[in-house]
Amino acid sequence: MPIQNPILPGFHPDPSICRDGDWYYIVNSSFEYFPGLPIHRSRNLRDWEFLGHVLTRESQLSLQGVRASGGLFAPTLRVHEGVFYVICTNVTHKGNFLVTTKDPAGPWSEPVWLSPQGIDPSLFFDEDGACYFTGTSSGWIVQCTLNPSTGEAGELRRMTSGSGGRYPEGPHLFRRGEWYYLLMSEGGTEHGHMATLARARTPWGPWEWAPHNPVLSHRSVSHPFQNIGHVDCCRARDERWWAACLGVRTHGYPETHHLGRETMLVPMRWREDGWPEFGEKGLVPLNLAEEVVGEAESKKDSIDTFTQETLAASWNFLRNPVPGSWSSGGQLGGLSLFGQKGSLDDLGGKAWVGRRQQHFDAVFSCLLDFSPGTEEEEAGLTVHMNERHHYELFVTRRGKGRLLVCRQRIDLLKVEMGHQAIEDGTIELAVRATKDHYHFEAKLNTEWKCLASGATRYLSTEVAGGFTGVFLAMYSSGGHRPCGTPARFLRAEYHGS
Ligand code: 6LW
Repeated sequence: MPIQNPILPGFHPDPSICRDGDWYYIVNSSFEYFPGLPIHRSRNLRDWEFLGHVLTRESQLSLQGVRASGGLFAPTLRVHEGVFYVICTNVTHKGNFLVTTKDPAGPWSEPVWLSPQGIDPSLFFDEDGACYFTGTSSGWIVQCTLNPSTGEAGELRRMTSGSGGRYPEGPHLFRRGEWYYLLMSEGGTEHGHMATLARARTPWGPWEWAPHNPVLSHRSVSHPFQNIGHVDCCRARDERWWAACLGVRTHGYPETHHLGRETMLVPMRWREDGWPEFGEKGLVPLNLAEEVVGEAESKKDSIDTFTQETLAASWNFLRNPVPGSWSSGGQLGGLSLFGQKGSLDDLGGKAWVGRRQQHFDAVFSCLLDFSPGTEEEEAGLTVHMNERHHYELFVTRRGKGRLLVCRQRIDLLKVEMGHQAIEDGTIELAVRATKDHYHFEAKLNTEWKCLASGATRYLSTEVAGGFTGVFLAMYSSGGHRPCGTPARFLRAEYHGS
């Protein structure tokens, strides 16, 4: 079975890749979601095992009050002498930091905060043991030496402002033989995105640009993958090299994408003139010619009945979870969400637990037990891009009875798209996604009924803005005061196809 792109589907932007022995590891950015920085590993570059997150404690990651697409920007992952390093930026709180571990599955250390400002920090360990910090600041790729144990930084120097594209960013310094290479992105993370490469005889330049720049880009190319850029690379045991980059899968006209920026794998080939070629003449392949023995592991289905007190790592919170806003397993069983003050439109603490939508065609469903006490209390499923762009199907109270409501919030437009009176008792809710639509359905008297549908386009990055992708979530909220009773989700299922 070949390796298929994207290797990490759904919202997995800004990949950084490294190898330790037989294992490859990839870490991605995660913005306002908690825990932060998902990390995967693979031995064959095809089957990626989700190890969990780098930042799992509030002491490592504060996301209080973080706007949508704030928080954690692009990380870099490196391993040196048995120690794994992740360097990253919390753009909202305190800037650049470094965390370490000997086991990438965690736990990771408390952050060491760094003095160099800017975004997209990277680390490079040279053969003589010197360690370099390379980053992005005010339109420049900047660099200094760094003591990776103490975080002490040398003088920050401007290296280059790029080869002519806007937003030079996401730099990674690496070495092959006597050449140092500086790989970066230019053009911005949208349709003008591209990877460019320079090389020098020292880690500080002077830099000579690759004759075939941009070395990787889908600008103005008709291809299912667009916005290709933000590339990192590593050497395999067999001296071959592999790169990981971000790309999006667009559709419709004008093109939109709503699953976020995804991680793609790109083979590299070194030419005799000492420059690498990326992919197929600078394009990301849909399937890699590389054959991996055996069937690919399926990651398309998951069923959770919340029997444990901790949540599976694929569940995420929006910002740091509010203490007491959720519980799982225990005597009650299921996932209990204690609706907080406020609504889905607020940045403040929410009772909200969600996962990435990773496939265009997907079904996300739950079995919900909820008796709202007021007309402001609600609980159900939401399709979330950000606080200004989301759909939801929820149970609330109207007068003496319960009402099922489907609502959209698209920027300033907030409307109910459908509703249905329902009896007391548990109810099954589902969101059925296709490439173009979300269909909101409920099981009423053993029959599934669609209450309303909404376009995926309105949750796309092109409409909603930002750096993230769609999450499918369970939630509860109380309006002017917290909910009197918890919403219990007895089961949640995701099926992608
Ligand atoms: C990230 C930058 C980028 O810091 O987008 O596509 C920014 N690349 O390198 C946010 O992910």
